[in-house]
Amino acid sequence: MRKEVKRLYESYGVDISKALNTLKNTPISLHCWQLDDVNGFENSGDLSGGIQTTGNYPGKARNFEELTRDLDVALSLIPGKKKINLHAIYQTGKIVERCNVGIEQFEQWVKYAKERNLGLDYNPTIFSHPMLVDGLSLSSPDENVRNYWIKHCINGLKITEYFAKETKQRSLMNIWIPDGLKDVPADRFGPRLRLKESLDAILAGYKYDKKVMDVAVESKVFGIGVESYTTGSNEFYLNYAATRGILNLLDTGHYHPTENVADKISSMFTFFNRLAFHVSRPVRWDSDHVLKLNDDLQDVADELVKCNGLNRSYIGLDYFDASVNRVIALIVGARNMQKALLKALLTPWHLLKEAQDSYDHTRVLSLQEELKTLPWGEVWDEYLRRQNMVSDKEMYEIVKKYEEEVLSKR
Ligand code: RNT
Ligand code: ZN
Repeated sequence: MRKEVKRLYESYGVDISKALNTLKNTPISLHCWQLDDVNGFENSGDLSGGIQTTGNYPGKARNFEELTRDLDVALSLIPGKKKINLHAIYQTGKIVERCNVGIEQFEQWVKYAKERNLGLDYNPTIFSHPMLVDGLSLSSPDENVRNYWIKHCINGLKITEYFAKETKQRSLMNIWIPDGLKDVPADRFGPRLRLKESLDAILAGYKYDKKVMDVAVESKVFGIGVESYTTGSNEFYLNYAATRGILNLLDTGHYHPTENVADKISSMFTFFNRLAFHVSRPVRWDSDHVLKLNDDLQDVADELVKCNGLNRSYIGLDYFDASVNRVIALIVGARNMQKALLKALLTPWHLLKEAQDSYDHTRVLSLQEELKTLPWGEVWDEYLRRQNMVSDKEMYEIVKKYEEEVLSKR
């Protein structure tokens, strides 16, 4: 990196080394499900629950060996601190009935994570399964169905605590359910009351160690086939999380298209100490496209940094594109998340805040635009060098070679 770049940022009161240190210590949780189109290892049939992958690019991982091999390639090309975000359907060894998935089914993953100094996060898988009767789970009118998924989630609390204790890194268990209705509901209240009771039963089911883990609930507006009503809406979970001392996870694809998810972050931090994210890229709907370095992503990163929220957030990625090389998709999204964070960390927020608080909106406007052409790309390259990582260009070539040698033969 040229000396002038360092001096230029210093002239704004920004310390590049400090920014790079913060960046490398901010964990990004890599969602394993980008590598196999959310299939998992259970052979549980088609993806259901209103989420979809499209595309049939060759080479998807079919088992633990293939998936971890692909993950190793991705890990070797993603700088900074990393965690792996798992779902119950990635159980290994002796495959058991979903409600019985427990610690034993994740021993191999814990070994894998410890060998690589990775953190782990967990998600109960409440989709792609016959016990979702009429697409309903924790809000089902059928008590057997609810109890089945309550059990699954209580086991999930134990798995997540085990992840945290074994890896010695904080873990998140996130609950997302697809429950909802295709057409205008006859009853909106009943399912929500049942969902509240089910969640209470889960939290009462195992006293997990709050010092090492968190539980989050993830809301949504709608899904394919459940366009008219989603039981776990934003208001539902926000109130639930606030009254139960758990987290309300923000998935950036789960709000109305004109809603600014980044704007929610400062409101959330006003009342919650920690925050959890699924960073995704919705295109006209919750389409789960690969993260691009666009304004939406930048806004989220900016707010996180401005709220001093980096070490209080679970930053998980959530997208699944089956139309491109899946390993490159995982790496590009993760690198983009970090590029956005880097740009945010290189921004002199103190100058901008000062201008706003002295009613100098001209200065805000002018400075915001001036900062856009600073040579942050050189700082990104410097980050990669310090992390012993290849450039974006070389990354592409390396994974294409892996595709030729390994992925295309599957
Ligand atoms: C679905 C939610 C959920 C899933 C993953 C696989 O709309 O975003 O988080 O994408 O759990
Ligand atoms: Zn999500």
